[in-house]
Amino acid sequence: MTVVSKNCLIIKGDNKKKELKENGYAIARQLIGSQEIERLKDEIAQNLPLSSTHGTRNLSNKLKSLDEIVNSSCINKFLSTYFESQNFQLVRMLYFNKTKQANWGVPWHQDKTIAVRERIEFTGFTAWSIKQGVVHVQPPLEVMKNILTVRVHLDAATEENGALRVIPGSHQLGILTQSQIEPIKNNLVSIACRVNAGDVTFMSPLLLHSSRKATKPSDRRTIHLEYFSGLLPNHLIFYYK
Ligand SMILES: O=C(O)CCC(=O)C(=O)O
Repeated sequence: MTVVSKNCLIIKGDNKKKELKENGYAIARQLIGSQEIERLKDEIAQNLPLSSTHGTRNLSNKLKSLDEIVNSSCINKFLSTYFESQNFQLVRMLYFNKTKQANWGVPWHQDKTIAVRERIEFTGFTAWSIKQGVVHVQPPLEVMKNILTVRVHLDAATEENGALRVIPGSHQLGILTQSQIEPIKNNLVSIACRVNAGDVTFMSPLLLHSSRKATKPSDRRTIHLEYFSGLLPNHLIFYYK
């Protein structure tokens, strides 16, 4: 089934792309219909254990209705406009929630790593590691520039329940070390991304982002998708489940 939204037109044009390129993020309002959101919430309640609140992986088997969103013509149209190509693939899919029981915060950071099937050394690919049994690596800037994160919001997010915070434009600063991030976060303006259920945030993984603990916890469920356009060098292949 294809998700059709009356707001699909908003992201069809180049405006959101321009906003995204300049600011490193853009929020498309009410892109996913309430029925699809409710179906997904029901599946989450049934299939994901209550403890799965921060970064649950391997979602495709657990949440069948995610296919509707992943195949949403709206999101896919925007991705082809953004990448200027039909050649893009989903490379990561995570589920987050922040609740009273799991009221986490994350410091300012960029998402700098990708998961790959096996370690094949190549120039510019550094900081190899294994996380949850999967090989991760930090690719060079050219690869990171071809990744776009799509966050599908299943609930409203506000300052009170610990919405994602971003530093607009910081994706243009390249790949940063933790010591480079310190002065930037102290000197540049950050904002909380207030959203409603059905809104979708598109963002560069290099945009500096963080999230505070909720002061008034309430469900803040998010599906986090990452898409990549192009090919990795040297037969490196994304690990995706
Ligand atoms: O959803 C959040 O609050 C933070 C998520 C995050 O840090 C990330 O996607 O890297």
